[in-house]
Amino acid sequence: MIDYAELNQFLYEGKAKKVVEIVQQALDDGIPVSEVLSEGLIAGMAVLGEDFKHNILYVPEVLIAARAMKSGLNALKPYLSEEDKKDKKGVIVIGTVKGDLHDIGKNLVSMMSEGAGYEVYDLGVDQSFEQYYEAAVKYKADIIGMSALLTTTMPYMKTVIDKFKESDLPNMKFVVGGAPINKEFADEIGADGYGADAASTVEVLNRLMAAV
Ligand code: B12
Repeated sequence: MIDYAELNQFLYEGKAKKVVEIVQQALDDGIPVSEVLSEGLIAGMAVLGEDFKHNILYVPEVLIAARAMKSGLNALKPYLSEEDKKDKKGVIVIGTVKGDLHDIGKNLVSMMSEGAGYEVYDLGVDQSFEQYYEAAVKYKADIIGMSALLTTTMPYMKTVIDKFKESDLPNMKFVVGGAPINKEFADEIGADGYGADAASTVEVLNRLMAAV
């Protein structure tokens, strides 16, 4: 039996080794990856997010917890890819936009998309239009995924979309996400899709690829 409250607590305290141990045990016991992810890891990050917001936790603690989250996600990764090994469905280039260093949600979206059969090139954080564009050309991207967690960096998504429109890749498709992003904002900046979380992002990608 997995004790999710305990896993949440270890994540909150940034105890990466413990997090990995419990995640691994749960997977060995045959608990579905999606359950471990949502109940164990994402739920733990949600508590952390609230406490960060209310100044109960500060950046150093959150960084340590974020590292534990990454270790947990890495332990899940091979199982995510196992879930759905189909032919490559399309090429996605993904990154967090310029000025923004948050990457946990973006990493999750990358992993889930890869697991769902997409060829994913994850550029990392702090990505400019030029970097997205170069990668789009190099990897022959079908879709660009952009993540932003700060209200100050989300407008840069529109800059990227506008610059693509002026480039020789005017028909590039975009999917956007991140905590401050919603469907209205995505529509407003001309994105083709909005992903509220990693699972729904896969559905959005499938829909966009069906229209290509
Ligand atoms: C962890 C964290 C950090 C860590 C980041 C570590 C890392 N490697 O990512 C550290 C400590 C470095 C950090 C720094 C800062 N942070 Co911070 N951080 C967070 C926190 C607590 C959690 C974010 C997270 O990982 N969530 C878990 C993941 C799984 O969720 P998610 O990112 O939303 O992703 C999901 C969806 O949004 C979606 N999604 C995400 N990306 C994409 C992309 C695509 C293409 C799609 C389709 C979907 C999608 O799917 C994901 C999976 O389900 C949030 C609080 C919050 N509630 O979001 C604050 C938060 C985002 N941070 C905040 C702030 C202010 C900062 C700092 C400015 C703090 C400071 N004073 O220095 C710096 C900025 C640094 C920078 N330049 O980026 C604010 C932003 C406020 C605002 N209105 O802009 C928040 C909201 C906290 C708060 N309430 O005050 N932070």
